[in-house]
Amino acid sequence: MIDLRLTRLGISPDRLTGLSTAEVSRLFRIVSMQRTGLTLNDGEHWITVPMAGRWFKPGSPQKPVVGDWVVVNEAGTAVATLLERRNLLRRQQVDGYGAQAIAANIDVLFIVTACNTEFSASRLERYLLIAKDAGVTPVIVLTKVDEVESVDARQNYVDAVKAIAPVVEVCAVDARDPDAVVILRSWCGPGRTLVLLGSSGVGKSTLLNSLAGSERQRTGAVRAADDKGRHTTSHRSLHALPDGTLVIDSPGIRELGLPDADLDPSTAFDDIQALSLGCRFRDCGHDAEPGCAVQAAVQAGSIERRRLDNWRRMHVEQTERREIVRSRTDRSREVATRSATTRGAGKGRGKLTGQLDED
Ligand SMILES: Nc1nc2c(ncn2[C@@H]2O[C@H](COP(=O)(O)OP(=O)(O)OP(=O)(O)O)[C@@H](O)[C@H]2O)c(=O)[nH]1
Ligand SMILES: [Mg+2]
Ligand SMILES: [Zn+2]
Repeated sequence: MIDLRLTRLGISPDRLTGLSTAEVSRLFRIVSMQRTGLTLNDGEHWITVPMAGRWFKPGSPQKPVVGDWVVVNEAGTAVATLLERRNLLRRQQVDGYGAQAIAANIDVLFIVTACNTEFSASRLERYLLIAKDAGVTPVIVLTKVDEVESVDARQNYVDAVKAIAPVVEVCAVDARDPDAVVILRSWCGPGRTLVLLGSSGVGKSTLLNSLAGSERQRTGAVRAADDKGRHTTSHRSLHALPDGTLVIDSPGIRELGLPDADLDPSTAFDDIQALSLGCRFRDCGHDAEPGCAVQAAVQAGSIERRRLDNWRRMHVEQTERREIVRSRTDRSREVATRSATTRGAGKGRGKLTGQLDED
């Protein structure tokens, strides 16, 4: 049965509407992405297609990514159609200003961080913003609790998370221990897709292995001096667990830039957003403005100064980025107008820029 086979990979029947029987027979989920190509699975067969063609041209707005559902061509050699996504986790391109897709069609994002020097509340605030952008439920998983000596010190990590995200679930585990990771099972279930994101060495692959009950991914020791990982996992991959859960493991993230210049950092800072309604100026930067309710809350100790500083850093980052994006858009418009005017004099209807070929 086609549907049963695809259900194993998390498809829901409503996703199949509009597809012909022939297309459903060529429907696959992207389970891994490497330089050599995309690995696709339909619940029974695995095929590899090259990362080539219109989907993968630079600047393509819809590059298929792990977690996506795709229909391949009749020869099974390329992606023909990309199914509409339920959601898309994104971040800023590592060497650009656009967005880079991380994973698609996700139920829960496990933000993994370790109870050691890797832990950073400001970094977690960024991850929470990424989850907000995608509309995906975040869960914060604190690993390596076994390495924290006192109960109080363990609680401090949990409290630090609660201070920035009071309504987000937080779990503290020894990721190596299958009995400990059972608390993560409440987010698991047949057809549910989870993503593990976090810095290198925090234990993402270890968590996957413990949840799977077998070694699916290689893990690697961290540097003793600074708890940093060695980027053991090199590409994203989706794994089906015995209980039917689908888990996406990813390489360690070095820098997490916000995916979209228009994404407002305040959306992940409910407390700052609520307080800012009481600021004298509507566009208050919560810096040295008179009548700033957020600064007053910092003075009173109800908001951490670090948190406000992090909000401001992201706010400035986003403002600068919008300016860069705007000036680039203006420049490319100028070029397009100039080239259209030149061509318009000759053969009538011409293409504005080479970029339009990609649409
Ligand atoms: N003591 C302890 N060690 C852990 C825990 N989780 C992971 N480790 C160890 O930390 C090291 C790194 O774990 P990995 O699972 O490879 O980390 P990762 O997040 O997948 O790292 P990258 O693939 O580099 O992004 C390994 O030596 C694990 O055994 C934990 O909860 N407690
Ligand atoms: Mg790994
Ligand atoms: Zn203010």
